[in-house]
Amino acid sequence: MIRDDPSYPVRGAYIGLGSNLGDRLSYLQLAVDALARVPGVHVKAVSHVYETAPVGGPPQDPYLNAVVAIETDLIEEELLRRCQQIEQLAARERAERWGPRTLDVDILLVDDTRFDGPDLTIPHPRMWERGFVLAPLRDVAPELVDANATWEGVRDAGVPLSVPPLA
Ligand code: GSY
Repeated sequence: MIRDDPSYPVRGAYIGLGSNLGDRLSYLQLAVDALARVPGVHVKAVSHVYETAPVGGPPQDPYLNAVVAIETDLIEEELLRRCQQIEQLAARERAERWGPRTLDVDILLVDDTRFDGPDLTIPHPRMWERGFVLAPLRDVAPELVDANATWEGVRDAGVPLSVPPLA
């Protein structure tokens, strides 16, 4: 459901992307492009892409991670629904909880909103402990992350994602 009130405020939000199965970079680009097509979402900036050692779960291949800065007037549940739809575009199967995946699309922050729902918590509960989130977040929100922080197992992959032109 989208709020009926047309004056519902536009908020800044950060979306985390991750992939460690198949053509990882293409899945991240698919997510950026799909986010840009969501009515009520405006993609503002896209971070560098980082290759990162897997955190948690069974032994698995390295991830590519990135963060997208958006502006949106969607309510939290609708933004979540859209993120889950985008995961489905990548043929995402929810097999093993912490296992490998073609595409993860996670809501990290929505302004300073605190939200607790059955399927969604904002801010993302573990984001401040995860280098694979903080390194790309720093690219698009340098005021939120220590400029001197470094993280083991996180390196700039040196490959770009493109920001889709405004529709
Ligand atoms: O939370 C997202 C999925 N995920 C990741 C990830 O995206 N990157 C890294 N490096 N490790 C991860 N473990 C899980 S679960």
